[in-house]
Amino acid sequence: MSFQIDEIRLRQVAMPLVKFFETSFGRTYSRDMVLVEVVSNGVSGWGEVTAGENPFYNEEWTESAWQIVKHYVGPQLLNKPIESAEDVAAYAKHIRGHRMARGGVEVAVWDLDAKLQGIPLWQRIGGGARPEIPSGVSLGIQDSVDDLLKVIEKELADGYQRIKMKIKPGRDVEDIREVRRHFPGIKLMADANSAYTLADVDRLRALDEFYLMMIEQPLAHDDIIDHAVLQAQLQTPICLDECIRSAHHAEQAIRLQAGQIINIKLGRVGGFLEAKKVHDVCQAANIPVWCGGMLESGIGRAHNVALATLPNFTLPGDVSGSKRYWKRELLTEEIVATPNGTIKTNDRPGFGYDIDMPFLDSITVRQETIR
Ligand code: OSB
Ligand code: MG
Repeated sequence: MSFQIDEIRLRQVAMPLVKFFETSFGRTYSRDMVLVEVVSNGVSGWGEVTAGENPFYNEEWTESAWQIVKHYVGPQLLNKPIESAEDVAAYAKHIRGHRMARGGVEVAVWDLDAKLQGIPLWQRIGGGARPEIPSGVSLGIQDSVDDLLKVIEKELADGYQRIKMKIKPGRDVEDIREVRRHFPGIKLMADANSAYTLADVDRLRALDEFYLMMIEQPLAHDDIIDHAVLQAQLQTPICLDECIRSAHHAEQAIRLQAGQIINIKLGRVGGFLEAKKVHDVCQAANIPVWCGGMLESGIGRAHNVALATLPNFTLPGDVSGSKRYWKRELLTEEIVATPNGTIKTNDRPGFGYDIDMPFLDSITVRQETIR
C-alpha cells in the first residue's frame, strides 16, 4: 500500500525534568525536544528527535535538528511515493551525520505506516519477541554517595531490574565501591559518557573487582580502536554507545573486539531501519543489545519500547516509566513500569498511546508546517 507525506508538522516543546540529570558532560534540567508529525491523508505518524539541548552527547542539538528537518529531510520526503517505511531512510541518506534529526522523521513514518495498516508499531518493525520489555534505570551523578544509595533503594523498591550509574573521574571507584557494599547482589553497570582515555587504564581496571555487568563508553565518543585496546586489559565487558552510529560501525567494533555489548539508540543510528540492522549484526555475532534512552517524552519512549521487542534485546535497558522524568506526560496516559521491572506493549495501532493534544499545545514553544 503506497502512501505519501502531504505535510510535516514540526514542534519544539519544553518539558522540565522532575530532577536534573547529570552526566560526565553536564547537567540537564529541562528538555527542549523537537517532535515530528508526518501527515498522510489526514492520518498522523509521530516521531521524536532525541538530540539534546546542547551538542555535548554528540554533535546534534535542538536547533540543528530543527534546521536539518526543515531544510533537508522534510523537502526530500514530501509528496514522494512511499511503498514502505523501509524506504524513508534512503531519502535522507545523502545528508552527512545528523542521524537524530533524520531519525526523528524516519520513526514518525514507521508509526504512520503501522497506523495505515492498523497494526502496532512493534509488529510493523518485526518485533514482538516479548510482550513486555525488561526495564532498568539510568541514574545521573548525585550530589553525594548517600543520595545515590537512597535513589538506588527507591528504584529497586519500584522493581527495576538493573541499575546504571553515571561515572566520571573522581566519582567512580569509591562511589561504586560503596554501592557494591550496600547492594552486593544487584545487576549494576556504569556509564562514563567518554570521560576517560587510555591513560586511565589503571583506574578502569580497578573497577573489575566490582563485577559490573558492563562499563558503557569509557573512551572517546568517536573511538572504536582504543576501546579494543582497553577491552583486552579489562575483565569488565565494555558496552558501546556513542561510537556506534551505524551497522557498519557495529561490524567494525565487533571485528576489533572493542566491546561485548551494544546499547542501541534509535536516534543515534538514524531510526528503525538502521537500528534493526545494528540489531541483526549483533545478533549474528552473539553480541547482546539493550535499548538506551535520551530522556525522551512518551513518544520517543513508546518507540523505544517497540524497538526493545526485537529478539536480541535480551538485557534490561534504560527505558523506564514516564513518572521518573515528568510531572506530566504528553500522552493521555503515562508509560508505566510493572512491579517486576518491565514495560508492557499493547495492541493499539502505531506507537500505542494517544497524545494529550491540549497539553502538548500548552508546552509547544515553536511550530512550523512544511508542505
Ligand atoms: O549515555 O545513555 C546515555 C541521557 C542523555 C544522554 C546520554 C545518555 C543518557 C542516559 C539516560 O543514560 C537514559 C534515560 O533515562 O533516558
Ligand atoms: Mg550511554
